[in-house]
Amino acid sequence: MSFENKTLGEFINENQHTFKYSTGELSNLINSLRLAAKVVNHEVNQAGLVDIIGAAGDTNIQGEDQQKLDVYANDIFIKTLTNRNIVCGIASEEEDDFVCINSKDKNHQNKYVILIDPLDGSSNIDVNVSVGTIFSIYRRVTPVGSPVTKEDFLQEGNKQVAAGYIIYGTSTMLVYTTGHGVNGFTLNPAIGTFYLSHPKMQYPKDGNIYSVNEGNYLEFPEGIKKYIKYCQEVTEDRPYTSRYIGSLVSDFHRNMIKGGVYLYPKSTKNPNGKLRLLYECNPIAFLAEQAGGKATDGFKRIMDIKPTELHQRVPIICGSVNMVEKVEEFMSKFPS
Ligand code: P6P
Repeated sequence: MSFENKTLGEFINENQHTFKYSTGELSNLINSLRLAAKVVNHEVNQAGLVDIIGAAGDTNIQGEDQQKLDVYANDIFIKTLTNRNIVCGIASEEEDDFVCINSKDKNHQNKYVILIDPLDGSSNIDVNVSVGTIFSIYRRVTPVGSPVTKEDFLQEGNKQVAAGYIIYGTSTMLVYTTGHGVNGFTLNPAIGTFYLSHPKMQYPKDGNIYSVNEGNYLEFPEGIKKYIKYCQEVTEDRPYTSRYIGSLVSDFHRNMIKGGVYLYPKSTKNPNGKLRLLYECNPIAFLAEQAGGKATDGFKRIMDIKPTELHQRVPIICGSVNMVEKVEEFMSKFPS
């Protein structure tokens, strides 16, 4: 990464004024995520070298084995955000309930809550496939200075003030939006600095990649089955290819650069889909829309869904707008 490129710190400072609540708190929050990302990145890259991979022996609220790096990443993000007294509450895939950040000083005025999936795709950790951290940020809706309540977290995705992910891949990137487009920053590990490498990222309107776990085909709704067969038809105008990494951040990131659609539909095994609305689908949907893409549950805009539970799951189809709309066409033509 050439040193002429703008650093993440410079970008945050330059764009602080565009944020209507520019009290500097959001900038501090993004800066804290930057620090935590570097710490987690270091461990993720060491995973093959030290005995930190493999199940921690515990299971999270999802009933999934907690890989040690899951637990580690969760601790790093929570400690980094708590110690800087920037947010008033945190919800995490790895925490059964939300965490209320009690004020060190009496007039605790923090206004933001953050929801995170600390290490998404963690089942890929010990096979050296890229994984990611996903985050979603809201302003609290209950009175500033009082302890946060579940109401502060159960907000529609259209109320997000910022969202993004860190992808720990062949290179480590931080990609985020504050509602003014999507920008990607690549880490130069030699000096520990993120540089603006992907300014104003745009989802191609169309693409040739569809990303879905076809192992669940027989359990999918009829409309999804019809769409998959549509992708597989041999025609001049649809040289589609199937690419599925099993890591949402990686599939989404590739599709945002090359064009494509990611689907995690409902199935008989997962009647509400598998992905979580608050800390996976909403932040991904915010990024998709800010990059000119689309994100729905097959019928309704993801960011208009009113949450009822912290860990609730929803079906998601997201990516290139023309491809998402083609899926919606099949879902309405073949409802099931
Ligand atoms: P499946 C990882 O567990 C995850 O939440 C996403 O990152 C990924 O796209 C999906 O689940 C993979 O799920 O059922 O296809 O293995």
